[in-house]
Amino acid sequence: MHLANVKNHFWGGYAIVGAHLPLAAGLAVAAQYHKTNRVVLCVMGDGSTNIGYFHATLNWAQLWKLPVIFMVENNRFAMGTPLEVHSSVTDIIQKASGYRMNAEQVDGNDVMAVREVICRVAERARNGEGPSLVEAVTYRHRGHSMADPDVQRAKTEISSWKKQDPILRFASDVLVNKGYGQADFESINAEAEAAVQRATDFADASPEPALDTLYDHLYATPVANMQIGGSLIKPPTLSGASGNN
Ligand SMILES: Cc1ncc(C[n+]2csc(CCOP(=O)(O)OP(=O)(O)O)c2C)c(N)n1
Ligand SMILES: [Mg+2]
Repeated sequence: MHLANVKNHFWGGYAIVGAHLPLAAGLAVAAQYHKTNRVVLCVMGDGSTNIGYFHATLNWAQLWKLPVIFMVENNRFAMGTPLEVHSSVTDIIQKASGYRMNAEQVDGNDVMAVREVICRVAERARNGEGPSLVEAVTYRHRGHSMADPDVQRAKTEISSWKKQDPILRFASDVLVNKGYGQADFESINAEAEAAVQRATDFADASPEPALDTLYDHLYATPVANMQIGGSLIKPPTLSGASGNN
């Protein structure tokens, strides 16, 4: 979640629901101010659309016609809470109308349809026509995280949505039309599985990092004798009993 790649303009994820929206708008302000022709794609879940950051940012983005796309992955749940229980409107695009923002709803399980709408609204943003909200309607096949046992939902509902799996649909809709076959899918799958396995093996085989590297890479430029709350940042002691951390 917290990985970012400055060189490729990938700013990573954010643990606080919706708090990345103002950051995305800030990046869009920078793009507009420096005339870089960049468009910011800000992805969030349906749960994020209820929080204050969402509304403050949509208002600001529309007012300043910022080059930003707010893409809501509406998978119908915020953790275990169903959409109709957590949001007063279930067509999330309606929330854009309060800010007179361009909004489009798309089948989130259709890879090419999502691509088409994002390209279109990106072009709009580049032409100075302002931000858009794109609601990609989809479904979450699993619990929110590894810690979520996912016991509230009917198994039949999950299995019917699984038939709409965007990867499988993409494979049958697009790749088949391009002359690929079952053997190609299997070898692409096997390659992906092997890449994940290699990464897992590498992590398992790597030594534990030294304790004094705990605060490495917190900032792009390391800060000497960094202090937080008046106390010098030090790695915690192994015993954890010093009480200074
Ligand atoms: C401000 C804030 N409140 C609560 C949480 C706890 N939390 C983490 S994810 C989540 C649900 C977010 O819903 P959604 O964006 O739809 O994500 P999904 O569950 O579909 O992955 C909540 C409430 C949080 N991280 N930040
Ligand atoms: Mg969700």
